[in-house]
Amino acid sequence: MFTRKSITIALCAAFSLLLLLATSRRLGGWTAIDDPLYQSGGHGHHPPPPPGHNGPGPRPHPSENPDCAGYPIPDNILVIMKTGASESFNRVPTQLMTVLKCVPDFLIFSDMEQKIGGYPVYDSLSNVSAEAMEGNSDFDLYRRQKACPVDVEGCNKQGNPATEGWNLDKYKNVHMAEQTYKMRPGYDWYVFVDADTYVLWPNLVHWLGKLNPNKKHYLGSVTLIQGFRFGHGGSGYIVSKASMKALVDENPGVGQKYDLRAKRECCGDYVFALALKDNADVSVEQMWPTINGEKPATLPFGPWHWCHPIVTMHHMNSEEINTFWEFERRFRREQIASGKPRPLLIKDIYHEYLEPKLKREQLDWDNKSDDRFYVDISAKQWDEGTLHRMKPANEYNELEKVAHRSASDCEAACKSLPPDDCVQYKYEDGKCAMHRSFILGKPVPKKEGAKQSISGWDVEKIKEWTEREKVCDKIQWPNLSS
Ligand SMILES: *[C@@H]1O[C@H](CO)[C@@H](O)[C@H](O)[C@H]1NC(C)=O
Ligand SMILES: CC(=O)N[C@H]1CO[C@H](CO)[C@@H](O)[C@@H]1O
Repeated sequence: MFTRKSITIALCAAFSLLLLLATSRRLGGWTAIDDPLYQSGGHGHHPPPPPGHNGPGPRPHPSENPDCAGYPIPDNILVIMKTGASESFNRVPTQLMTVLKCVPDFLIFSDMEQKIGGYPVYDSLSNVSAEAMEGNSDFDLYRRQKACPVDVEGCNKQGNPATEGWNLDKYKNVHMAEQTYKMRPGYDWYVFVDADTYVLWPNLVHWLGKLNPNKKHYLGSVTLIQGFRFGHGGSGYIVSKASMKALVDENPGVGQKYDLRAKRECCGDYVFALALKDNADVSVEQMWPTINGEKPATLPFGPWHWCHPIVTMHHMNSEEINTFWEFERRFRREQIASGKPRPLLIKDIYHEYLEPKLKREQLDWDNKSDDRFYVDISAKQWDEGTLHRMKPANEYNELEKVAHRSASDCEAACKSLPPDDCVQYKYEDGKCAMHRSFILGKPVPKKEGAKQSISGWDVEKIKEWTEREKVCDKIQWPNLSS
């Protein structure tokens, strides 16, 4: 028999549990609701979660995941990630363990249907026309993967997956857009990225919340092919609801329409832009440097890359993605604790990545200096690229005249110039290179004697400039007619 007392205790316990659950849900959603910087877009019609799923795979919803504490959780943005079966197991698991963990809904497309850790990976090429595939060697990899009796990496030893993967890739983008809109028609924003793209989710959500998805938008980092402007795929491009509708809804079978065109062209991101232009009359809008193709080690810091929020980076391997994710979450926690959260700016990446490592000279290091070169023209045959980026000799100061002699001459010449001309240098094999922005760079193979690469930063100039530009009075979002 239950006593009156035990019933009361049980009721109290049940009530506390309910209260606890309600509070924890609310805590998870806190920033999306209360943080003025991070209000989600909320443009009316929201898609229901896919039936039988709590998001796209076997995981807690971001609102219930402590790893995503302080992250905005909007329900109007979909991330679409493109990969290929020859690389998917090297890239996707890390994305799932980090960035995608806090993205409420996403789709992963590849060139083969798979499951990775229980998450579906769709075949973007399943609807390519037979006409385009037949007798087309671009699809050799596709066919080999399908017929592979063991793991894809094992089968790819018989081919050249890097080149073959590239040739196959260009057929994907328009089909992905078509399939995506059919699977998930209700979103305001469709964010197309590669599996080595890092998405800065809190920044992205904040930014898109300010824009109008009912306008035809196609936001990217502009690249040119034969004078035609398109959004670089690895940097990621963002397509509004209105553009997706005009492209897919109003053009049944749009994917197949571009299969033969893709065969003639180099790249899928370019073909996608052609399709958007032809069918929806939408052209890319330049969002660089906020949509960015560099990464922390290659970002050129300086006046053009400083108070700018950044929403994507590219060419990030698994370790780089994981390391940045830790930084991004720490930054976000600190911002929330400060009571006045602001977006992560490019300067914050400088302070985290480059500032602690700045030094006068770094051996066997490549700092990407290539704005201006100093060489002894008579010493040997220099390539056009080098000769093209030299000052006329009559503009040299005394130190510039001898900059090509050694790493320390190169350094001294750099120091003698204003920051607009040089804040870092690199010396290698009789060539002094100077640069106007500061970059972390990377190690290069060790070489002996003259061929050794030596890079250096003009630490004083950089410190003086960064100290002066310590506070960003104005956050420089891209200009957008919205
Ligand atoms: C596949 O292509 C056909 C022909 O263009 C089209 O009618 C159909 O809607 C496409 N299917 C999907 C799932 O996109
Ligand atoms: C990291 C990197 O790519 N560094 C550059 C440094 O400068 C040389 C020019 O001498 C470039 O060729 C490198 O690419």
